[in-house]
Amino acid sequence: MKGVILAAGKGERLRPLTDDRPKVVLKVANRPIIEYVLENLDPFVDEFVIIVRYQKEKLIEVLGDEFNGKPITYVEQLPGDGTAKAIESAREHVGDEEFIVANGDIYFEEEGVRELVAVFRREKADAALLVKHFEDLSHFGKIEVEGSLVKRVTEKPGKVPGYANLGVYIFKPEVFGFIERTPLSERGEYEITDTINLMIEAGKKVAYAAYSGYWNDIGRPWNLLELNEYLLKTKLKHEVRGTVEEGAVLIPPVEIGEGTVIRSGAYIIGPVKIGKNSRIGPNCFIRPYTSIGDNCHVGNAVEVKNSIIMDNSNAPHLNYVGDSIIGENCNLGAGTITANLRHDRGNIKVEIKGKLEDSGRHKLGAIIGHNVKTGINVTIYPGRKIGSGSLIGPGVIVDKNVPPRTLVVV
Ligand code: TTP
Repeated sequence: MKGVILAAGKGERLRPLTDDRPKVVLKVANRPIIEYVLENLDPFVDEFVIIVRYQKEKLIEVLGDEFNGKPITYVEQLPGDGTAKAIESAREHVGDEEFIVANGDIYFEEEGVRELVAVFRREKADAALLVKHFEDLSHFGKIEVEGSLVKRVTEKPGKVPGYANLGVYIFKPEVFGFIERTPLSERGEYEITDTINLMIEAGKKVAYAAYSGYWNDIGRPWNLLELNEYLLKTKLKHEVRGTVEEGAVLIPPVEIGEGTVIRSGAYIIGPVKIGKNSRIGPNCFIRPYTSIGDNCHVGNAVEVKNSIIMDNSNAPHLNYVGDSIIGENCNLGAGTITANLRHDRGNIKVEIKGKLEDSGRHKLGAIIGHNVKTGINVTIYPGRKIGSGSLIGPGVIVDKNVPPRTLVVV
């Protein structure tokens, strides 16, 4: 069985982290998101087909042409947007048997796929979907069920409980005939949920598997922090492959990659994951749920908590990085501080595609793109975004979002 992964989306809600790359290559717990998808599909498939478009070269460069010894074929999405269009693009590559489809930007675990495959076979179904029960479906499509089958998929049902569609499916090649007849949705996309309704109306058996494990849809920046926390909390093993100087304290679990040096006076409370060839300390404080990538520098008098610092980035002197995401190749000037809490303790709001959205979090710091440099004593307000390639001059207070490649001075 082939595994088809949808990775052609623009990831606009994840700007600025997706300014120059597809979201599925963003690293969480120091690993590209799409690798978790491949890993959890791996036991059930013999080949991967990845649907690509936006910044596809970056994805191909990161994954190469195989995963765990199984070949990867990259297929450019056909003209048009939406999940149905993305799946249609795999038509010539799936052969004449059933195939698994998964969104490339979600996290789920193997047990969900195992149950999905079992339900599909047991019910002798024409298609099957993975679903999960939520108390509030405002952000999801609702899967209405009757017995062991799906009755209908309804978009945006509001604040009601029920099953949500998780973005993992099994289809037979006959789905392509239904995709051809799928109309453009209100938001201008060809959506696989509409295709599924067409199948049900035509009398096809669409089964579902209810999943109770962890799932996350990486749509917005704070979803990266949620997934990072989950992965560090549940999967991290204490393992030191680098060098730890005398006088450094590591409270397990802390994973330290080869070539990384933890200097004296560093105080690290796990779970914390640090990649290869990074320099940590002397005299810094790294608190739980922090991932620091390869070739990073966290220096003297720096505190980092609950954050993601991607490869080749530095917080070298007198910095506070809290509940923040820092892209690749960034440098924070001495004294650059992220604020992560409002005085009124209200939820932090973030501008997503031009609209302010409630992150649902009391604590959220900065979202900094790639190749950003800040000067000394820069202060960044909670939930503010700095576009990739921007330069923030000394003493600037970042109280508004900064577009990509922008120079901001006092
Ligand atoms: P979305 O998260 O709905 O879209 P997106 O990834 O473009 O993100 P944003 O809305 O922030 O711009 O996509 C769900 C999944 O489907 C995701 O894995 C990407 C994939 N997809 C495609 O492969 N092709 C497409 O045309 C679209 C819209 C999504």
